Amino acid sequence: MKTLSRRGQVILGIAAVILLTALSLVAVGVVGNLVNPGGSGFLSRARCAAPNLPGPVVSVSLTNMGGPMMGRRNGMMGGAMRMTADRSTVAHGTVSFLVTNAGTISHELAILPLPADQVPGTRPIGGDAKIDEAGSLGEASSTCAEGTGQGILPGASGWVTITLPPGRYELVCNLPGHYAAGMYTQLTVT
Ligand SMILES: [Cu+2]
Repeated sequence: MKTLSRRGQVILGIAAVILLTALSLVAVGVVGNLVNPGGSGFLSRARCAAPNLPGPVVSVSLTNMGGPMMGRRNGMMGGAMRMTADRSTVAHGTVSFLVTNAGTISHELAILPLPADQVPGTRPIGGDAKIDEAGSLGEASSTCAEGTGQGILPGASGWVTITLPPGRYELVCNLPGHYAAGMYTQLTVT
């Protein structure tokens, strides 16, 4: 009787482990689907799930080569950091940005108006190794959350929803040195 109940406990324990494993697999599957609804693989490294974002969604990927030291050096010297968007034009009105950090150091996205005669990547760099963010329409710089924060950690996503009038815009990462290192791209709003 005593042996039987102990065996029963062992069986119960094994069943609990199997159940928990199954539940965690289901959870991973659900999160994976939320992060990557289209199954395109574009956001497959993201560790957090974005909500359903309103309006057309511009998916932005942030990358850098090498480790943190390499990133810092490149940030000062230029090159080796990139910002890419899955579209170069979007209709005016409500627009969402889903920003995924595919690099190895923190990054962010800010949306700045781009004057008609200005080429992306040519803003003057200040003494703090940053550009002037005056006129910014919004930013995604929070890990697994909307809006402004301390930066999007590697492998994670951030997002923001704003209202965009027609015009030219420059998407930038303005952590020190990152704009000079190549973290900018143009978005045209029609
Ligand atoms: Cu950056």
